[in-house]
Amino acid sequence: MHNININDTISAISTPIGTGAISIVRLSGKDAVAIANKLFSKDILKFKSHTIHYGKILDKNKNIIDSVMLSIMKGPNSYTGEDIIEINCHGGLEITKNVFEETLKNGARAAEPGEFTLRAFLNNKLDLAQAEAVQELISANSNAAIKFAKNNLEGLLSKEIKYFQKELSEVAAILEAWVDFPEEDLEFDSFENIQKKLSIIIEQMKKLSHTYYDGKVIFEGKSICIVGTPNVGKSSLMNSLLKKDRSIVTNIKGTTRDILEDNIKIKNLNYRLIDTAGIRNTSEIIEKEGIKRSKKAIEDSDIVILVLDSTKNLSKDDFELIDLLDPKKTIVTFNKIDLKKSDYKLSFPHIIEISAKENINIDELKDKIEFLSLNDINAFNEEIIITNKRHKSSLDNSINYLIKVLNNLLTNSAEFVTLDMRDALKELSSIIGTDVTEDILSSIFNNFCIGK
Ligand SMILES: Nc1nc2c(ncn2[C@@H]2O[C@H](COP(=O)(O)OP(=O)(O)OP(=O)(O)O)[C@@H](O)[C@H]2O)c(=O)[nH]1
Ligand SMILES: [Mg+2]
Repeated sequence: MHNININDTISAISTPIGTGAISIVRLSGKDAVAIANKLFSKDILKFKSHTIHYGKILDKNKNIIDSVMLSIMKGPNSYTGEDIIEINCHGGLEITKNVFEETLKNGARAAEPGEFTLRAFLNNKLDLAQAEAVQELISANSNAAIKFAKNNLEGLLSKEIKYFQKELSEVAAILEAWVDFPEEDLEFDSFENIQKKLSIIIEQMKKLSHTYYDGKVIFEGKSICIVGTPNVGKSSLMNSLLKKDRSIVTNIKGTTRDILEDNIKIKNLNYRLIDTAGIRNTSEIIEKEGIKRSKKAIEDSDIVILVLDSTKNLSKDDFELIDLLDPKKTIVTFNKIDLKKSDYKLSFPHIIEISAKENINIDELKDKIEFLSLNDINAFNEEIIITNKRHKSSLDNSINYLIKVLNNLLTNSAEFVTLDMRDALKELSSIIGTDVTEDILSSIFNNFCIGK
């Protein structure tokens, strides 16, 4: 970021690198139109803004590189706020590269990751929270994630932050007057009102901050590990849930030696599904290490599926494993129900009989997983959630400053209140980007894809 010259005209392949029907090479900057004009078979200078045209991309010897559709969006009414040219070329890897390189040969510079969106931010087309939502929307992998990323992109989070800023600025103004003119004693009534108002805002901010935990689940999903003693059918269940042969299944105890992972979507959420090594007392070194990892997976996972073999009596190993589990986050499955009906009594709240091999009750198991994971997500009914660690920590910092202000007001120590108040406001500003350093901008936009 430090070395980026934002006066350059930039170019990037904005579609994924690979073979497809169409690829888009995008230019943005003051020379975008002039550069494209050198490559295109028609006179772009005559084109109206926001129009699209068929023509050829030519090299300097007038050889045809590709037949394309070219669109022109003049600033400031464009994504970046600058002149933008988009060239829709044929989606072959080489063709796209040739068109892109031709733009470089004619004076464009290859864009850095996220540089188009950075420019949109610098040209006030988006605030920082909205710019970050662009990347969230691109990487959203469930409809719930899309909803919240879209709301943030439309500025709902920014609006909420601005509301906090406005309310707090009013309080800050009164406090500054109070500190500057102490002789004009603040009336007790307004003093009490300030405290009340501050407490209400702090509560609202805390509520918003708390949505982060749900946001994390909605964007990143939950982890589920499948555990059990050897040969109970853990890997078979993994495959049945995934509807593919992911894990090796055999009738030999100790088949799975290490952790195996895959992703699965159930209704509106994504999960990381983890198959583990069967847990038993063993002296075998590799198996022991696998078991150690299984135990760690139990601790780290949001949900645990315990698999028991309903054709057998529960063993000492089963009971030792059961002792490790937290009933609230565990679903007990009695497997191999195609062979025998289970008649065990276990005092776990979530129990289901299944057959991993014959796919019996697997959809019902998915319902249980959904129930267990949605149980503690409150955010689905919200419109705005915090989805981003940076926003969460700025919001929390701001809250902490405000709590200090409140405490100092209660003990009537006025010295620090105005400073803390200013810091609280500064933290809020950093969320929407009115008060951020270049380093923060770099770290945000470096995580973007090239061409966005
Ligand atoms: N009849 C029947 N057999 C099953 C069922 N589920 C698994 N099996 C069989 O049980 C044996 C062990 O299955 P796996 O899925 O490998 O068991 P595991 O728990 O992963 O075993 P380890 O990796 O060794 O700990 C295989 O022969 C499976 O075909 C089921 O629902 N019904
Ligand atoms: Mg296995």
